[in-house]
Amino acid sequence: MSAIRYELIKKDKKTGARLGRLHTPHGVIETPIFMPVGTQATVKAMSPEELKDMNAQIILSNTYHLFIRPGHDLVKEAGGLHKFMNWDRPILTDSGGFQVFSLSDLRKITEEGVHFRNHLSGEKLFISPEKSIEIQNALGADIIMAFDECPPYPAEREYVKNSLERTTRWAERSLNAHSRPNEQALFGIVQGGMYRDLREQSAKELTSLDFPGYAVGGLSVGEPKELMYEVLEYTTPLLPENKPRYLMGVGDPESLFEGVIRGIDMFDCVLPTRIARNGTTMTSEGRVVIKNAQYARDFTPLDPNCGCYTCQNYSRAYIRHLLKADEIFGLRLTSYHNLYFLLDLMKNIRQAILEDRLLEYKEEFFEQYGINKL
Ligand code: PRF
Ligand code: ZN
Repeated sequence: MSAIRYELIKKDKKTGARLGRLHTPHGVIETPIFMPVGTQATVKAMSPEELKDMNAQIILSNTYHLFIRPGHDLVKEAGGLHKFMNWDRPILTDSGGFQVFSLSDLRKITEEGVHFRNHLSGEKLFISPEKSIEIQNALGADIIMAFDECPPYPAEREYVKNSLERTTRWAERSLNAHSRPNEQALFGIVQGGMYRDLREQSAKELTSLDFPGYAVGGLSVGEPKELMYEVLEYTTPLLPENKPRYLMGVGDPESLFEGVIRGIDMFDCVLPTRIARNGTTMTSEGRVVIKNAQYARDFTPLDPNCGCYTCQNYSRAYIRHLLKADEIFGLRLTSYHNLYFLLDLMKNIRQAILEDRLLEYKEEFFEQYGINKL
């Protein structure tokens, strides 16, 4: 028996969008959904109570970070990740390969796995598919990810082909190493870069392994937006309709709409929390860089159309002051708002699918938001 069950509620007639419910051991997730990122067993600057307050349904955490600190054995000893961080809703952990590549030095890929240096201590470490799954089994997230390689962009076809074939072998090894399939759903990750036939090959190989869900990896790695949409356009239809589909590392408003329209159910991205900490906020009227001088005496809310805690209680002038003075509360207020904004956007998208007006809602949203892409 699989740990999760995807319930397809409605398919949009005009686009590839779907409305669904994902049943997990820690509760039901309404899809399409945005997952806030809690890399080190915390969504930066937010308490679990605040995350619940803004209706976060699932959060993502990282194998790579928790492996190097504090160690998966310690988290297991604490009773698992949910208990360790006091979050009782669903969690997804990424498998570590992608983070090794973006963070550590001296990494070397072999058939066996990836050798790298701890980006904090310099210590030599190694993660294989088996090790990644062992770590993820110890952490105990509801959804775990196969160990994959995300090729850079651009990359030669030959490189991408060899890489995706190894990712398939690693996916099979991940599946074989998984010791808790009834409690944790293991997703496969489709790679293949920007090459249509390679995406087809990867999807075919992975779907034959019958994972309970699939991710599209290897996108949002520096390619033009239009190219990402094009790859998604032909990749999602290759994935089974009765299983969830997750687009990894994508979370700006435009890509969320375009992903949903092409049949994606789950997204994650550090964008809202990362930009919040340097003072950039997403509002219904587009980007607001709150540190700018023009907001010094602006006593209106960050976003006049937002119902969040920040916008109900504080002004742009106050938030600007806090950020200029390096006060922690300023980061908390902008982080809260940005996460709320994306969660609310996804809620509106679900409602629009339900009411057969997704494309109309998209037009409406961008008419206000503008084309300043973020
Ligand atoms: N693989 C994994 N995690 C990821 C990616 C990937 O390709 C991406 C690509 N945008 C983000 N996070 N395992
Ligand atoms: Zn707000």
